[in-house]
Amino acid sequence: MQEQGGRKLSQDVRVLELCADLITVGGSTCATVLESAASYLAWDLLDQAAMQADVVLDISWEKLHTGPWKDVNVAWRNAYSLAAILTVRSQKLNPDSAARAMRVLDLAVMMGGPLFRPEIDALINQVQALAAEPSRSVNNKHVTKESGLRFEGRFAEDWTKNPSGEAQEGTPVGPSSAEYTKASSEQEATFPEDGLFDTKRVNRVREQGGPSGVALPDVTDAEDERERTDHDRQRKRAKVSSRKIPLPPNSNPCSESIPRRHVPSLEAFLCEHMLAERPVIVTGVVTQWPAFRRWGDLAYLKRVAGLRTVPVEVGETYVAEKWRQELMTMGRFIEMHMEGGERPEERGYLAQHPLFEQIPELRKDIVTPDYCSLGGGEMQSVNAWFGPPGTVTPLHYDPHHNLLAQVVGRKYIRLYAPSASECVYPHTQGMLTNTSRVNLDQVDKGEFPLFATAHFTECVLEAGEVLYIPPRWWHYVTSLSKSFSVSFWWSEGQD
Ligand SMILES: O=C(O)CCC(=O)C(=O)O
Repeated sequence: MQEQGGRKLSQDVRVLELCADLITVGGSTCATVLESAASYLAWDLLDQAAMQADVVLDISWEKLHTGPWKDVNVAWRNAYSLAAILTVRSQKLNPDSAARAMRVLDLAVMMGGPLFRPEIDALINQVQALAAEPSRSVNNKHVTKESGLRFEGRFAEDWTKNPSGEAQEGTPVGPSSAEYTKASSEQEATFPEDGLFDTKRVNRVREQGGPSGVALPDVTDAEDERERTDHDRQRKRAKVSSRKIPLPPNSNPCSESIPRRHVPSLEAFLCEHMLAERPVIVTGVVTQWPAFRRWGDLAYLKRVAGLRTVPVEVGETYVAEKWRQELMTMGRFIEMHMEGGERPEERGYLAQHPLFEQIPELRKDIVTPDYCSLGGGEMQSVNAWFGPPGTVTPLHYDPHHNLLAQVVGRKYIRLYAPSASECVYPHTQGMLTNTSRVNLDQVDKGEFPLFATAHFTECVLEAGEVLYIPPRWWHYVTSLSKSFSVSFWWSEGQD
């Protein structure tokens, strides 16, 4: 199996294509080393294969961290992916190495290109299965060739660090990685057409269970009624507990300024909200998702995703000076940031991350709302927002329609219409032109005199509710409890 995998790669036409691409972008050394790594693997010379793959990981990692992310040539991202595959394939199995292999593969999912994604997904499934069977690994230290994976030796020894020697567990990721977080959402569309941040990948999600294909499960009237009553009770409770988290001055968490509608028809949603550009809170949709029952249980999330490496924003907000991103496993994120108390400067937020592209098992827990198919456009991205109480997303806008689904916990959300743009003082240059310069928690009235005159609407979004935010509406979001939300961004078709 190992040899077959290696031989397959060394003869794979994609490897030849990639090498040709690398040569055109000045990566002929990398191309040569990659080819020889694949050949070593085919000959079962694992140490040599691992060493060569390591060289490519180093070189391509550096390329991925040079210049703006959108300018990184996809050949370097594909090279990174292939080197990750060769690395994992050239290791022997021991009980500790599954986590490290998963980290290598997750980095390839996040930073790599699309060319070898099926192989990476297949390896992730194998590693996940191995990790879920500790007794098999322990009793059978050297899993035979049939397992398809043999990690040990070098892998076990020096792979406490990431392939490149950078971005170890809990260490900051490089500057270009920061670009795939907030920045200007408009720039998002300019990411290379592959990898985790690609809009095309999101389309694939749509095909799997997208808006046009998935009907909401039927809800009987009695269930409907019970759900509404539970919901009202929950909202009352929330009004009490939300007092613990400081809200911006002049906030009214009890405000009913954004209407709530129970499963509006597609026509009503389109005419009265999308076309009219009127925000609405939709109830009765998220409550049908498996995620609504499952994700409140941190043990479940640890079981399904604990081993997976994710980018975590650390700091008060993404505009704070000391804000940074760290790569860590979901398990560590839950233990450190969801289960442990922390100072605001060290607050962790798994924010705006396409987690469901990375972990299909979690994707099965959610259903793309049918409303996202309205307007004839395309799904742009489905992102996870998972964090402790007190996370703050500063006032900003995105260019797409957005359904922000609250699965666990509650959030205070404040909205300003695009007509208020002048009063919210957007940054005028750089990556943050979609973000207000005003700190809502402490408004500098001298610097931003018009801010107080801007009209806003607000709500506390409860678990089980979805807020529709029209394109270019400014939104400020703070979590009032442990919270897990999912945002669905979709565009409109061209006329
Ligand atoms: O939930 C949050 O913290 C922010 C969500 C957001 O900005 C979005 O969905 O566009």
